[in-house]
Amino acid sequence: MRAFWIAAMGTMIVSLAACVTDDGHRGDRGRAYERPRLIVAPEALLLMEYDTNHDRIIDRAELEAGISRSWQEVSHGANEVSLIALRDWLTQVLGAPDLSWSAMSFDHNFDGHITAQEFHDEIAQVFDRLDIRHDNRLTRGELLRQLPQMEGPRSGSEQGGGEQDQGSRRRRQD
Ligand SMILES: [Ca+2]
Ligand SMILES: [Ca+2]
Repeated sequence: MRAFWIAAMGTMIVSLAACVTDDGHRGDRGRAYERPRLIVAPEALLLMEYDTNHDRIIDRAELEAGISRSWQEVSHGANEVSLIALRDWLTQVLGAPDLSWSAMSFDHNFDGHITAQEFHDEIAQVFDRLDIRHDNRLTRGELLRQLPQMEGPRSGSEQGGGEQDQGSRRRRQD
């Protein structure tokens, strides 16, 4: 019986906590509670296609296999592709042209063409940048970004997003 009441009290406490945070006004010591405003990084739309075993983690082997598939798709067997062809492909993958990750960013030697090596290196660099834990695996949390606050100055701790933010906090503590 005692165990029942302990469980019931626990449920009530959790419910009350949910009420406090759901109203969007009360939180830590009366401060306004703000839900984190997270979005998926545009690059994640491509990288999530590489999760072939559907465990919601992209590992290095899946990345390499995925880059090869993507290159075949965009190049149709050619040695290089034009910026326009890559831009069209990126627009299909990301849903819009000229996002922060553009065709230009793949052209590492600025000659107007994208080679297989440039294509590989660009996507691998994005993977490495997102891999905050440096464990050669991307989790869903590492694919999130925090949107800027709507008003007021931002502090350093409010920048970044999801596990990106946690990763930077860990580094500051080191
Ligand atoms: Ca996977
Ligand atoms: Ca180039």
